[in-house]
Amino acid sequence: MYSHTVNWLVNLEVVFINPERMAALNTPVSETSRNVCIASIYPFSLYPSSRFYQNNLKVQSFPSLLHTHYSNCAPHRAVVSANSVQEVLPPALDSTSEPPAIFDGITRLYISYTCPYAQRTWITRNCKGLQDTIQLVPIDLQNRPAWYKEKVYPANKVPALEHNNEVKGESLDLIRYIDNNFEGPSLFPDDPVKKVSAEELLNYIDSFRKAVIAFCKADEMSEAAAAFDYIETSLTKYDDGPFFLGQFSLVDIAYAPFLERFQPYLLEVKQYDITKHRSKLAAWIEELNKIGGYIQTRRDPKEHVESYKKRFSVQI
Ligand SMILES: N[C@@H](CCC(=O)N[C@@H](CS)C(=O)NCC(=O)O)C(=O)O
Repeated sequence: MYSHTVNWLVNLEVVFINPERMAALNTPVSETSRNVCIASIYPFSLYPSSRFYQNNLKVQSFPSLLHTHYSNCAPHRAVVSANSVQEVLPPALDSTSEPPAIFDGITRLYISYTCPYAQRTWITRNCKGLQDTIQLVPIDLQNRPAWYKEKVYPANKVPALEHNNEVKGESLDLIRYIDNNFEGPSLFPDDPVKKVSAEELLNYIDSFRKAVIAFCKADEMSEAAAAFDYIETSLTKYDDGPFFLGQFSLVDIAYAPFLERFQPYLLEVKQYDITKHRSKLAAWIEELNKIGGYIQTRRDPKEHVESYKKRFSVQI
């Protein structure tokens, strides 16, 4: 049953999920199939009211048991499947690189491959299937091109998004902006109760990060432990999936880059296993690592450990 679900989703991705890409390959994609499949990959529109269930064609081609299984247990698997298009990543631009043709109408996401804030926006772009719509422009922050500050983003930080002749920054604003202003699956819930939880968790993230960074720098762990416990408790709130709001959302995207770094560093340097006695967090990490749009952005844990060791001046 399970593998059937996954197989079906893999087929869905190949045939329908990225209609623009398929159109480019001269594969006819009808408006009907586009609607069906786009609706079906929306993590927040999988329930009985969605077009997915109303479309005769697709509903008929589907075993009803599979529907039940899919809608009850694993809507986020659609996101796994939706974003596993493997992209060839461009090299980072440095002080010797020419600037892109800024404000020529192309939407560009300026990132650094190593920046957790930029990673949030990159994951969001991937999870919405916007690889062809939003061009990635990686910047080498250690050897930054002067034109980046002068012509693109005066704050001289990543991420920044060039869209509609404007450049915007701040990762938490940008992930919402990308979610609201581009096509693709909605990554924010409609449910008002879940919306409140989302805001709480997004507001908490800075305290979480600071508490854990304090532990990375010194031996005092009580605040960090409390912060991880807060995460564990938050993950028990919704039982319709393993993520913060049940289904995969911007909240998971906002936390993912930091947990990706904290977990291996704390394990190796502080011998602190963040998942010990925290089964929900363990499951969250496991499920996150199945999300195609995230997988493409993550880095080798060893690299994170070395980078944090340098940053926190741990003897190597
Ligand atoms: N609050 C910003 C933080 C962005 C940030 O600090 N990015 C770092 C890289 S991880 C950066 O660009 N640093 C360059 C600098 O500060 O000069 C956000 O959420 O986007």
